[in-house]
Amino acid sequence: MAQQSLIDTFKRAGQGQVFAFFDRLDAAQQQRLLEEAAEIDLAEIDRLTRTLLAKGAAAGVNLEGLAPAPYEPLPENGGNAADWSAARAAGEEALRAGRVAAFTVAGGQGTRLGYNGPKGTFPVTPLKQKTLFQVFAEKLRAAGQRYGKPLHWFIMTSHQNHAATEAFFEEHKFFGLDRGRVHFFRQGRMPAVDFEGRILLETPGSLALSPDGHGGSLRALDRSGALELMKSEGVDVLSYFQVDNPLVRCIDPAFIGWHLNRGSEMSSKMVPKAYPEEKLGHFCVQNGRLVVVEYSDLPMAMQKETDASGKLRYIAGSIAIHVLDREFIRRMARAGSDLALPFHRADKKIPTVDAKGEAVKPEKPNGVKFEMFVFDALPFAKNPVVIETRRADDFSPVKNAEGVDSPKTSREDQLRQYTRWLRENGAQVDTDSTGLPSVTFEVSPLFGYDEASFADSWKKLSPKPEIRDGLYLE
Ligand code: UD2
Repeated sequence: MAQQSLIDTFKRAGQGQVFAFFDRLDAAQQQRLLEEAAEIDLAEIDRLTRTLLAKGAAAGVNLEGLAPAPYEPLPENGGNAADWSAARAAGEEALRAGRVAAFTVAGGQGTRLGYNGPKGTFPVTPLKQKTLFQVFAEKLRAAGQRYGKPLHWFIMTSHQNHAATEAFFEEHKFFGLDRGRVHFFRQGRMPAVDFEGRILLETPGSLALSPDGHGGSLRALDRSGALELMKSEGVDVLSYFQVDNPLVRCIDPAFIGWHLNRGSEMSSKMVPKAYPEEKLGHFCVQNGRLVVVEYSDLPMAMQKETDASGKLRYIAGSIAIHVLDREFIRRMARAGSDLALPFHRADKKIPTVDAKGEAVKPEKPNGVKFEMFVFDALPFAKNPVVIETRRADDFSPVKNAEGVDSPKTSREDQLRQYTRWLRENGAQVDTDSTGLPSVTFEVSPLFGYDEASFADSWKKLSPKPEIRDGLYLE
């Protein structure tokens, strides 16, 4: 009965093709297809078809009135040192009060890296080959110890990698974290549609579903009960980062403090873009609101614009590190379509079936996937603040198998970071002109996960070790 009414609803919405092969399926397959169909918000698909797919729908983003966004520079680049130290103090106080939790978005498919498995299980450190998840786990464990309050850690997975992610943490005994404070939840899925907005089948008995983008994290945090848990634990600040960046300061007191001192609902970090083509979003203002314009959406001529001093005009690159207020997330998650995150359209080659139910592997894009981006929440946030961070201390992602943003570049940036910390504390390390040491060693986050924690541990270490191949500081 309920089954027939679901099928009828799809037919009335012009989506009857979803059940074209229903009679050929066995009972279990029918059940699965019905469950997938029940997940779909047909009104949302209809709205997206009308707004994003209709002939004459605006292609690309609206660039009218766009200008570079202001940001808070680091003290060494002209920022106000007193504001930075006040921010740091406020962040440390919030950490000691247990108001902060960490959040990793790990639902992506990692296609560019060509790695088969949840990206967080990819080995990244120079000596011990620790995985991304282990690096974050140890940074969070160390920060919890430093501030006397163990942190909650939320990890957003996808349907595809959820079970494998949980199993990985089990296998590694949660890397010494209290398992009661590590929370996994799946992000939502969206169906792919053809260019007329008809939902595509991947097989006769299943829909072509894919993750709804990292912006889906706001809804998923609400739906999964994470926001309620935060509330009951007295947590109102969420430190957001991507799974692909081992250098990230998972917990950065100064950043948290800027967010709190400004009464911000969502804050972000920027680095000055290294070159115009660098694949980062751009912090901009438009109609008095902070927005991020993705690298693929800002015309290259604008990305290359310079000011009178020759500096890039759109210099503020987004490295996907944010701090979010808990109640802001709830508001965004529950907002009606006009105030909620917009969907972006991506034309893709989507494996599907033909009229006979035979598999089709298209050679050119045959349909559209819909994704939300978390930075699209910024224009809705009160008092958003963007702060500058040192790239070398916050950003060296692993995205490609080779070349830029690869395991090699990230490993080398980790070695440069350990070297800087050592030198700042008086140790002798030989390097080339880029700061890359001639030997391979490693600093565990449990020894030091930022300059301050490293300096404290180094001071206590006696005798001081020689920096040689294979040295591991833990
Ligand atoms: C993202 C930003 C870019 C820049 C860059 C920095 C977008 C659209 N662009 O580019 O501006 O900040 O990062 O590294 O975000 N993810 C999910 N679920 C999804 C999709 C992605 O959890 O449905 C996660 C994914 O696991 C990863 C992160 O989001 O941790 C980034 O995804 P990406 O690799 O697609 O983003 P990228 O590199 O194009």
